Amino acid sequence: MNDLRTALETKAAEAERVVKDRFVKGSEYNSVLISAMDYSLSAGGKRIRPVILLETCRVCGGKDPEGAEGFAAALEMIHTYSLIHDDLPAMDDDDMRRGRPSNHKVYGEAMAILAGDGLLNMAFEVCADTLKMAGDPETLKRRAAAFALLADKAGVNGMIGGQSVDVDLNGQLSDDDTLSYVYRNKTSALLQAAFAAGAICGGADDSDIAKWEEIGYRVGMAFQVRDDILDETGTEEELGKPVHSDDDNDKYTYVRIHGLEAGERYVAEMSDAALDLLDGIDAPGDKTFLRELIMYMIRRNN
Ligand code: GRG
Repeated sequence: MNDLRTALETKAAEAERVVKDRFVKGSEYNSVLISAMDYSLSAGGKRIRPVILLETCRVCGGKDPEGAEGFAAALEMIHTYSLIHDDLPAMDDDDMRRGRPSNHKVYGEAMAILAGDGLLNMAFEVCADTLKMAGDPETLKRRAAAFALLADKAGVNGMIGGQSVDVDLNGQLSDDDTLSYVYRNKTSALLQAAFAAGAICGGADDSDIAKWEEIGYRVGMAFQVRDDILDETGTEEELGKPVHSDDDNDKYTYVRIHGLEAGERYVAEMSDAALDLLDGIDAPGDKTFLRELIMYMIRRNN
């Protein structure tokens, strides 16, 4: 576990550099916006998604590490925008995030909306630059595929779609299929993007890319139900954000519908299936770190 922690810290620091290097500069006029964007981006998230993307690229053969860096930076920007918007009073109305006051608590709602918009757009600027810098047609083709995947998973048939159904439910009890649509898109979609875009940049073939995407789906579902469990059992100190927010927002989560024990069983089943798939992939690189990272994400207490 200590080894994993050290390895994760090293890889998170690498991801941090990759994001920082690609942060687009502003001017003296939009400095408040830039500072609001930087406030959330630099707030010390776990950087799980970019770490997964870079590592999956390595495991799959590391064909295009620069491409992977561009998409890793973009993915963390998209994830951070989604957290800023998710915390807004019109959505989950959370005052704390990543152990600090939420973006709108510091910069006000209007600027927090713009900071989220700015990060989403910046992610696509970074992706476009990554495509422009492809040196040969094969790399360009791979980068275009990774870009399309990232845009799809962040979009109306991905994270935004999942969030829209969550908002639309507005505290109504949903059936299991609807809840699984929400979880698959709101939470799994960006993790699918992390594994699959990493595999594309690494040079994996189509059938393996589909397997990596499936791993992302399973890890995401387990990760979300672990989040539901932590909302019931964790402390604000551990999580860096308020607990019992699902109760307070009248949200029906898997755990609120089926109970903690069923939640634990679901997490175990989904994560075992993800690890079986991982073990079955014949990739050139060492998968030990990814395996341990998946186990850490599922067992996490923050
Ligand atoms: C606003 C379009 C839009 C989408 C919001 C991110 C999201 C969708 C909702 C957040 C709800 C939530 C808490 C989901 C649980 C899984 C999750 C995304 C947790 C946060 O990710 P971590 O733990 O966060 O990787 P850090 O801060 O470490 O990056």
